[in-house]
Amino acid sequence: MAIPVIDFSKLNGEERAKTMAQIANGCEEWGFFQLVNHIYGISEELLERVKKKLNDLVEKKSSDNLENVDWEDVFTLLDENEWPTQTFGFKETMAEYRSELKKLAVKVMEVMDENLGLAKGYIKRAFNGGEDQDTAFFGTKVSHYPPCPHPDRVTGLRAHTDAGGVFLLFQDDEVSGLQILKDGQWIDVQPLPNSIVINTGDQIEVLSNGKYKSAWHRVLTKTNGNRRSIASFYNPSLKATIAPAPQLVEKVNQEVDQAYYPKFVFGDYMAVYAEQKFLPKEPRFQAAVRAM
Ligand SMILES: O=C(O)CCC(=O)C(=O)O
Ligand SMILES: [Fe+2]
Repeated sequence: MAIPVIDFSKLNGEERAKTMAQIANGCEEWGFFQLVNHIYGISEELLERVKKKLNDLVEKKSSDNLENVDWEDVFTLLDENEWPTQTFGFKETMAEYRSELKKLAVKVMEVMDENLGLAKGYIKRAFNGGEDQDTAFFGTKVSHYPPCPHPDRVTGLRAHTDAGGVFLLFQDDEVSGLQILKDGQWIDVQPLPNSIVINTGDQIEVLSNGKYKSAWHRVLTKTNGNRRSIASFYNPSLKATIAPAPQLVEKVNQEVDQAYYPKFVFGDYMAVYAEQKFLPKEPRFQAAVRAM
């Protein structure tokens, strides 16, 4: 069993309906799918350049001034913050990559809008606090998982669901490790060169009233090989109020709303998540509720 691989170039052609259905299935049954082919303006050339710049960075890390950065772990890239390296062209390449990935995130959210029967732009607007502003949070986390002598004792990243909205992962071409939990079984997210792995976070689960569940996933360590991954995420702004979309809350007996999730402010959810990331997600939703 492998997670669905979807040819995104077919979205605008004769096979649009089939492709929309494949994405709906990926969201409903898996919470994860891989996009390949003409990934919405993200050229192979750009993806190759990103890989090369990261490799250069690894090679140069001992000579670079990498103060306050734990490369063996993780670093986060935002447009405004200080970049962790002077490696030539790194900043420019990653800024270009992030800009293209953000567009892909918006496109994927529009596909979800349509599949869920919501107005175009609904999810994006909800994540931007109901406004047509750009207040949502788009981050990028670069991770490096070095070889580990005891993969049986240490995970690369413990099992969790992602807190936010839409995640776009550019994972290693060769070294596997990412697994998702499906029907009680851990399944590898198979490395596929230059694909982008999409997964939905807890806020999409709430907004879709449980139609799209955020999937549990983890990263295993390996005795051989360095694994690199670049995870970008389109999250609500901390001030955004998140709740099930009213259209997806079915009326039972024409009277009672059937909202399976409460309404809360995303910043309050993140405060809970910071403490409970590796615990069952269900109690987090209630814990995020406060007098609004
Ligand atoms: O490194 C990966 O492949 C996945 C990382 C991940 O799940 C996360 O950062 O939330
Ligand atoms: Fe994750």
